[in-house]
Amino acid sequence: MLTLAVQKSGRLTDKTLNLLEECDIKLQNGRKAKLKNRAKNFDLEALFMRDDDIPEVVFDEIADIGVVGENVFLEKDRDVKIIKRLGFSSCRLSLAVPKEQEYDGIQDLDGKKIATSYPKILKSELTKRKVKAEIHVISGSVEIAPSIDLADAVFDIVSTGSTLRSNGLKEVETLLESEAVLIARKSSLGEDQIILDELLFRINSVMKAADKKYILLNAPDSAIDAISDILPGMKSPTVMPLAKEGWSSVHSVISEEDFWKNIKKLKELGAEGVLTFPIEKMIL
Ligand code: PRT
Ligand code: ZN
Repeated sequence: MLTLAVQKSGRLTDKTLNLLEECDIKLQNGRKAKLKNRAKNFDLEALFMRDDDIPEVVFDEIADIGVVGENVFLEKDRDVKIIKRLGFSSCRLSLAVPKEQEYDGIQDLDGKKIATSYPKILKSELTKRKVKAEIHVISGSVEIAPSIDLADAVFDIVSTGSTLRSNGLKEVETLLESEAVLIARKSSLGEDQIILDELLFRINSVMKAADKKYILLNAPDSAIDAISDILPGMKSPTVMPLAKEGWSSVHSVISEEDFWKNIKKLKELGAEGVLTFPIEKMIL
């Protein structure tokens, strides 16, 4: 059985459980279980815990794999490896200073005091950039440190930036981009590797389909070649004659971005009755 460490209650929890559902892995107790939850139809058990403990638990082989923010993976610095970047819970780790403070570059922080909950990452990023600053570790509410004279700057997770702004800070430098990652121990998983390979196959199929739409439209036969150039699909579009002479139905796959980029062109070429549907899984 493969054991997967999942954040118990936080920003990663729902997205991790959604991913399992999209992979058609159903947990026995739905989302209600507090500590452990076995899958009904897959040889997997989810273990729930604080995200900070996940790298350690995977390293200690209590769990085989785990989902954690890359920031936590790097900060905890356990000897485990990233096996898949999952593309959700993206954020950045940035330096911020009081908004009225002048800032001309990272060298301005030389000799200054920076508050953070990520001292390892900060130290390594400052060393790379040849900046020597004093690192002040605080475990929460880092953004209030400058206003109470605890630090000159902060290094923290930023998503929209509104927390920094509402605390009178401005983001001046992004040192790291982060997203949720699937981690595993470095030693062999033995027979459980087969289950992990199956899980990764499913995750890849779901992620490939994530921004893709199934598109269906009607078009005059004379426009089919031009429309096929815009909608190449996986191999080529499916073109089927309509009962109305001189018209065909075109079926294909398109990314959300390409759909909005090309919809006007498709209409100009004579496309009518355009429908799109979400795609659950895609295997190339
Ligand atoms: O209780 P536990 O220890 O398990 O959870 P936690 O409180 O340590 O972590 P949690 O659930 O807050 O976040 C889990 C992971 O989500 C983080 O490690 C990041 O990888 C990722 N993530 C993505 C974020 C954010 N976005 C985010 N915005 N983690 C935290 N934030 C914070 C940020 O620090 C700021 O204070 O949310 C606040 C709002 O951000 P703005 O910029 O949108 O205002
Ligand atoms: Zn945490």
